[in-house]
Amino acid sequence: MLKRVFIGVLVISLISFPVFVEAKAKGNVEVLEADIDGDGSKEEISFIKKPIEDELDGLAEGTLQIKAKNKVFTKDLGEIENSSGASLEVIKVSSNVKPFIGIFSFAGAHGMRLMLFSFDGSKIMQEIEVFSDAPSIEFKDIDKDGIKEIVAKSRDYDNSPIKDSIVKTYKYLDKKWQLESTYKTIE
Ligand SMILES: [Ca+2]
Ligand SMILES: [Ca+2]
Repeated sequence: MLKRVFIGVLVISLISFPVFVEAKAKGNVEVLEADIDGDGSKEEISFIKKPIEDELDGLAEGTLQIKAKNKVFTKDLGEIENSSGASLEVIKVSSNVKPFIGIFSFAGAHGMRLMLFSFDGSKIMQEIEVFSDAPSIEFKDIDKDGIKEIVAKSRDYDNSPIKDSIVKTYKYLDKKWQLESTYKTIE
């Protein structure tokens, strides 16, 4: 008798409860696992998007959360535009550099925004924020030194918005992201 009641309760909870939780988590939270601080064990990294009431364009309050061992660390990301299209990525620029956490989001009509974070085991730090109105932001080792640069393209609207681009290259030097060059290309 007791066993039958137990099975009945189990079946009901499997049917109703987990489905609801999963659907809710998919819409508002993205979760990845990676060893960001380099201590050999993986952290659980969450990008939480909390919709701002009365906003129909997907505006949300963003939070980056890291669970490391038994501790939880958070960083307020401010307002995120078109939040359903905003994404979380773990970014490795080199085998010798600890991975970064990237939050990609849309900005304005056709812009792209990248916020890049690091985690040292005790705090989350914002390393850089990069914007592109093209939109094109990519990680590429353009000078072949073994470390990927951030390459962000923007259109030159004053000159020719179709042909000219302004390319900004950010290089990871002395543990900091630095703007290395800004130049135009005609493609
Ligand atoms: Ca770790
Ligand atoms: Ca490089």
